[in-house]
Amino acid sequence: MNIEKIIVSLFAVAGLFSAACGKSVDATTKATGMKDETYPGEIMVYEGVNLSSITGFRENSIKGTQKVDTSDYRLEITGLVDTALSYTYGEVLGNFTSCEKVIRMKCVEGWALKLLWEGVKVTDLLASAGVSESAKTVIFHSTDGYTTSLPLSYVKEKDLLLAFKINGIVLPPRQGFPFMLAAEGKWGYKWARWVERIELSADTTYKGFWETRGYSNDASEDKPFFDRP
Ligand SMILES: Nc1nc2c(c(=O)[nH]1)N[C@H]1C(S)=C(S)[C@@H](COP(=O)(O)O)O[C@H]1N2
Ligand SMILES: [Mo]
Repeated sequence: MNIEKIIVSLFAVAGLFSAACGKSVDATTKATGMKDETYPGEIMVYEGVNLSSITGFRENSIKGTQKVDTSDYRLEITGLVDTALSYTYGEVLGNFTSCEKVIRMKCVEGWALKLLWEGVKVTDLLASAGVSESAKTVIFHSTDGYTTSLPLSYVKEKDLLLAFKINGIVLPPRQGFPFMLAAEGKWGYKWARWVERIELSADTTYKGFWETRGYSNDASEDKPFFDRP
């Protein structure tokens, strides 16, 4: 175990971070360290806390990096809602309050990254469409056909962010541009990248891509990621 991992674990255990919401972060004013050639301006220290570099992010997605063109991209909110909605990239950023939070992402492959996530609250997006009483599950659909889901209660309780920036820079395509779900507290496969549709469902047994292949549907990062029969 390297020192970074130890520090990451300590902060995760201490649960020291909570979201700060307001205007979009200006990366240039907050950057206190720049060390990466690939992602110039990446924030490496945030409020005295050392962050991982975006370069540590792996790419093992099911169909490789998705190239999303914002001119025809829409984020849809569908299913058990009062009004199905479709937002442009600009509308999501412009119509909703953004929040920032340091969150650790842990992959089943044994690596973890602690990054500064900035995004809009999923609950705000859902509220804009009006959630039906019968909705229990939030299903995230991505441009590569990948899906994953979380209980609506969890999305609310954790106030999960649909992120558009990491470490102060706009999500690179590899990391899920335009939007990646920051599924705090859950194993990496719940962190949907390239999200294009958020569906409300009553199906509490819904299983996404990796979940249908044996990975735990609960996916709490403090529990094993394989469901044992
Ligand atoms: N759209 C989409 N999102 C996805 C995936 C994917 O294949 N497609 N892979 C998931 C998995 S398994 C992990 S661990 C995280 C980070 O993926 P990475 O391991 O490829 O970096 O993204 C998640 N989000
Ligand atoms: Mo993963």
